[in-house]
Amino acid sequence: TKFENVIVRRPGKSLCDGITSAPELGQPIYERAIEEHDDYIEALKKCGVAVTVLPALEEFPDSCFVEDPAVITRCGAIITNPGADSRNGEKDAIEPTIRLFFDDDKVKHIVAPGTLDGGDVMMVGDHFFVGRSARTNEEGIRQFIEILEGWGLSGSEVPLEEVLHLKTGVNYLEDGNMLVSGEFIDKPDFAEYNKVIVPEDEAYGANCIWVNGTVIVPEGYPTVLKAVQDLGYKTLVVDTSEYRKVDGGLSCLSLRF
Ligand code: CIR
Repeated sequence: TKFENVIVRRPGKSLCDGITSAPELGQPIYERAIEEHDDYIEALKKCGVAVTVLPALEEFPDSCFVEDPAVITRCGAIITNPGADSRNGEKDAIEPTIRLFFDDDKVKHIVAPGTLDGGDVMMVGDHFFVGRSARTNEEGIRQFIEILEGWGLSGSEVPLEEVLHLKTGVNYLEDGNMLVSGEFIDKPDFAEYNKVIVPEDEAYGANCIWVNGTVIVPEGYPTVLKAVQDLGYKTLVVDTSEYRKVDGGLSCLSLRF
């Protein structure tokens, strides 16, 4: 795999009203979120990708998490049908940008009653693991796998019990290496991979991203950072603490393809 492009969207001031399961962390501070986003873009550029930066959409507080309204594969793009009402319209906002990169016959859609969030999709080569979550339902997964199979790719369902999205707790680093935390440590789906176990007190650190041989790791998770470095990867550290306050992390903040 080699990524050439990344799409991100600037956070708006409305980010502080984003959906959260952890109100005790407080609301994101907009100015800090912007600085963290700047650093994120810089880190991506260091990994050799061209970064398309979309403007903030104040009417959608969670719209900087561009990973959820679309999934991009090497064969084509799938516009999802995000499972949270306040986020569903993000799919129409991202589609024109996706179409700049893909011909019409390479852009597919998940449609109601199917729902799917891209955060529930983990690419491992030509196979895609899909978390069945509060956001992604059985019909969404069925449609998604049907589209993949039409392209000669494959997919499989992973039921989730605890986390918001699949990639909240498991992330593939290429080369057979997988970062796993919590409920994913023992799932049979991932038995064949070289699993790097993320300790419970660093669970948020499981959300790292591999970009062309470098792994971007969130700031403040030293066990994860060392484990990734011990695998031989170059690393870059980016602070995503403002996004964490609304359940967001490194992977959610971009589409990489
Ligand atoms: C949400 O609840 O949808 C946002 N506050 C966080 C989305 C995180 N996205 C992701 O894990 N892919």
